[in-house]
Amino acid sequence: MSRLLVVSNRVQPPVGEGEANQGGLAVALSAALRESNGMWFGWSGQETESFTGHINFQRNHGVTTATIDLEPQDTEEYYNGYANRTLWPLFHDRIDLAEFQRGFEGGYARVNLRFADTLSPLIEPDDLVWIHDYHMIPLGRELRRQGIQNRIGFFLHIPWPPTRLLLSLPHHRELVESLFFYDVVGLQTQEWLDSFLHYAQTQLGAEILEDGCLSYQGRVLRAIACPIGIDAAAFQDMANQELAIQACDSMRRSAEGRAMILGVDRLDYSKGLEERFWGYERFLKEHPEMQEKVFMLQIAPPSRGDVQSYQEIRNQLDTLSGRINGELASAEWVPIRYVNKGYPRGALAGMYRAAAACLVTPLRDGMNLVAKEYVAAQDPEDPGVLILSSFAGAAHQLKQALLVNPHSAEDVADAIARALNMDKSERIERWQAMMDILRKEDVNWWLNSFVDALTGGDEGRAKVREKDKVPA
Ligand code: ADQ
Repeated sequence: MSRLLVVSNRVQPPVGEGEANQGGLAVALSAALRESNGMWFGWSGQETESFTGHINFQRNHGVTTATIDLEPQDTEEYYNGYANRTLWPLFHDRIDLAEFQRGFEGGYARVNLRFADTLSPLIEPDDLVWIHDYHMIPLGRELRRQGIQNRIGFFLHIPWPPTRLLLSLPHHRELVESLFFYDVVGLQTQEWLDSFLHYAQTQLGAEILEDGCLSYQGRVLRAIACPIGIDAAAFQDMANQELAIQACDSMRRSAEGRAMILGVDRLDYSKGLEERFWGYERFLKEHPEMQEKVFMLQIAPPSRGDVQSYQEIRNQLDTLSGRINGELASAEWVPIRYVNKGYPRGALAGMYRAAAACLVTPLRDGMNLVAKEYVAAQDPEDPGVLILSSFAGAAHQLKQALLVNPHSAEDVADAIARALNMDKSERIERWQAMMDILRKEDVNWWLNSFVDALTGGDEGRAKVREKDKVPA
């Protein structure tokens, strides 16, 4: 097996025994890196006064990580700026929040060049290079400019926007063209892939070849839909272990016989939390007999707190949950328990299991792993019901969830009522069908599918390899 070199904005080195607190992605990538004696490269999350290019190598549990520090201006323009104030909102259909500033764009280009400068001397001839996410779109092109001829793949974890939206990004063409320096580009769903192909064909005039690859200016790219999975078996096991059992028992005790409706999300405007609260409030008002018989637990650890739109959504949710609680609560009952902190994964598994229903209602989401984790954590003999936004990538796989339009409070309210009334046989049938998919298309399946596409070179691509060389 060729050595795997993973590159992402942040690096997650494996932690101790059992890696219990790590997400499936970090565990799966760590396993693949360990097996191929590979390396994970990225930003340390630390700042340095002036960029030195110094690489900090560490080895943890058989995995080598290599990290660099960035300057405060880099963090501001590249990370808080172009990544999280320009690309993230735009790619999540929030053009109203997208900020277009030359400084951000410059910072993004500079940091990608810094990554390329420090990474390229580490790349050996047979390495497979796998670059992740919207922070790093132009990195492949920068590496080619430095003469790297290895196979390089890119995976986008977030949605690909419709062409009409992408056209509002200054220099959109240059950004998309840079994807053609990869051998493989992976997107989470066929829908995002179709949007990408639409842009490539209508805006760039790229051609689709007989084998499905895209050809543009002498370069050939395989674009694939490759949905990320979770380690379903491991998550299911975790839900039966001590930490999870304790968390589940303690949740049930505190519920005092009431049905719990759960939400677990990073605090982000794309996750549809406000709309979810509106939908739940509507449910309570339409079904007054259910008041005091249910409650919602919304867990939402803050993220990207340096960005103003994140401060605003946090304030809005504080106000809205306070308003709903103030209006509907009684001395014995609070309709929404709103918690701004994270939990260890084992405890989360227990909370998922204690919930009669889980509301996963993003307005737009590349995939959404919470939906998958909720299903995997359920008791097979008495599973809860997943209520899932049809605008999450996960809806393409989890078709037996109650699919809702997250913008419609009525739709959300109806789904809550249906979930709480669903008989056990229907719950089991829906859960089983979803669990089958989660086990079949798990995180290792995802990883192997991508790496297979990246290694499965054909002669056609080999021929254009020479043309990958770009003048500096
Ligand atoms: P995210 O937007 O971060 O990821 P998601 O897929 O839901 O979203 O993953 C969140 C992860 O964080 C889950 O594993 C969840 O368990 C964990 N988490 C959330 N809240 C938590 C809490 N309070 N305590 C502990 N853990 C918590 C991006 C894309 C997604 C895509 C993923 C992976 O936006 O669409 O699914 O990458 O590709």
